[in-house]
Amino acid sequence: MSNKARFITLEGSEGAGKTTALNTVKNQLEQWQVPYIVTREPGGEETAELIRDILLQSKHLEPITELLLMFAARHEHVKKVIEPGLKQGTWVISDRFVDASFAYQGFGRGLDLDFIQHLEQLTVDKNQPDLTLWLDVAPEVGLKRASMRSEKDRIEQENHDFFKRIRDGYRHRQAQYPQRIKTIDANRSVQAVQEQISSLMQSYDHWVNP
Ligand code: T5A
Repeated sequence: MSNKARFITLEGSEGAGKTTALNTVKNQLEQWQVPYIVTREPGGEETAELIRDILLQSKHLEPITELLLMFAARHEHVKKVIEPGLKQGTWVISDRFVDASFAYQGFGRGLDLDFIQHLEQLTVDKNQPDLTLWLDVAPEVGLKRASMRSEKDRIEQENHDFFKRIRDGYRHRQAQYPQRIKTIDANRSVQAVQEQISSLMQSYDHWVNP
């Protein structure tokens, strides 16, 4: 069995079903009997979780403040959780990572993509995911699902066009990194989504059984 720990991220806009998808990924890692941790962004580390509260609960934030806080939280998360975890052979699954900043702050808020890429180089460096599952959902489907849950946070209160731009942002990232970012049709039933993810994960069996 290969010892190399892998970094897997889940992406998608609101109500895409990442929490549900996470369980399918975890099942596969358990079958493979690899050690893993589950984490999230923004957050996943003590200071980063404090920054998450500011990000999601503040009444208003300037777009650049939002971007810088996302990357400040990410740097703490990378340095204190992701990088050390991978180094010691623990697989890492993160609910969102840097693609979200390109989609939300880049496409959603209209901030400069080159500047975001510069922040990425500075804070993420070589700690890029091996595999990203992009749960692609139409904004009207995702927002309807999300509305059935608890109170909306600051970002969830944005309008329909904002979430359309986010979907465009993820499309753009997927076209840029087709080897890493795999699209899951998340408009379908929970079971259909789980089947797509299981089948995709099984196609990476060579990671553990070379
Ligand atoms: N953000 C984050 C940025 O702007 N920039 C960044 O760089 C980063 C990292 C995080 C917010 O921060 C933003 C993005 C977010 O707005 P969060 O609370 O972590 O906030 O929110 P989300 O990550 O968006 O998580 P959600 O809980 O909203 O979405 P999920 O996890 O995709 O949805 P999930 O699994 O909870 O499902 C939602 C509901 O739909 C149902 C579920 O049962 C649940 O009720 N559902 C389905 N129903 C029917 N069919 C299916 N296939 C279903 N799948 C799930």
